[in-house]
Amino acid sequence: MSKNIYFASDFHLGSPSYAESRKREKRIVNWLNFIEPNCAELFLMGDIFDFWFEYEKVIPKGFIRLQGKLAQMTDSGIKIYFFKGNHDMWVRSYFTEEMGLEIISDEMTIERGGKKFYLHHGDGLGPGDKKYKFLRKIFRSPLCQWLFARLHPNLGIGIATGWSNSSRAASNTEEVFFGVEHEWLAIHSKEILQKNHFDYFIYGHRHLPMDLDLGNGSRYVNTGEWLRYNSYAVFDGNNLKLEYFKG
Ligand SMILES: [Mn+2]
Repeated sequence: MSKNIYFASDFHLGSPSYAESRKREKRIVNWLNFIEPNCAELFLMGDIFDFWFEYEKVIPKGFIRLQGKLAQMTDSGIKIYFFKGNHDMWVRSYFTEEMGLEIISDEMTIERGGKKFYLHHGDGLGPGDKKYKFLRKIFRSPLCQWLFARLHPNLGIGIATGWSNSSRAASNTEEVFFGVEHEWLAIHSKEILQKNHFDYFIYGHRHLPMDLDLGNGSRYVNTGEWLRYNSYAVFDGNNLKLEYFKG
């Protein structure tokens, strides 16, 4: 394999303000331009948008530079996967039809260069957080999406934007590492390792870039986020590395 595979998540475009989001979008497009010559596959691991809702005939305004860039990349033969995050689970067919992205709803397992990868946005996994796991089922239900779509977009997107602006991404407080024993995605990964071997577990959601040794040659890499870290993971066919875009 001569080209690289890239992983990134949690751009949270749209948050905390239009101007801030536009700056971040520009940085992300610069990063995509930077990786493009060496990119075979790109995994967008969730929460790319701080809020997304796709009506049957209407999509939210904004983010057009990123959308155009992704469309151009898939047109040129780069494979791009879009994982549903907890902020942008309400995608339908638009990203596939207009941008050529493959939508991934939950976990995905792949093998590249003889290494096995377990990939997931990271929400609703591991011990605890029963309230969120319950809400996730409701939000993901077709009925919930159908009901939300009955609201006029000005109202629906207005409510949702207010809601997501009160979320963690908007407050942009720095996350604190809990230690490998307490990081719930490490706990989740170790449970999976009891039954199946994976070389790499890659998640987003945590908003803290990390690269943890899980034992027996397995690692947990978190792709971090782009409000503060501009972090991503790259696999060159042999090694997986966590990197930070400086552009
Ligand atoms: Mn997030």
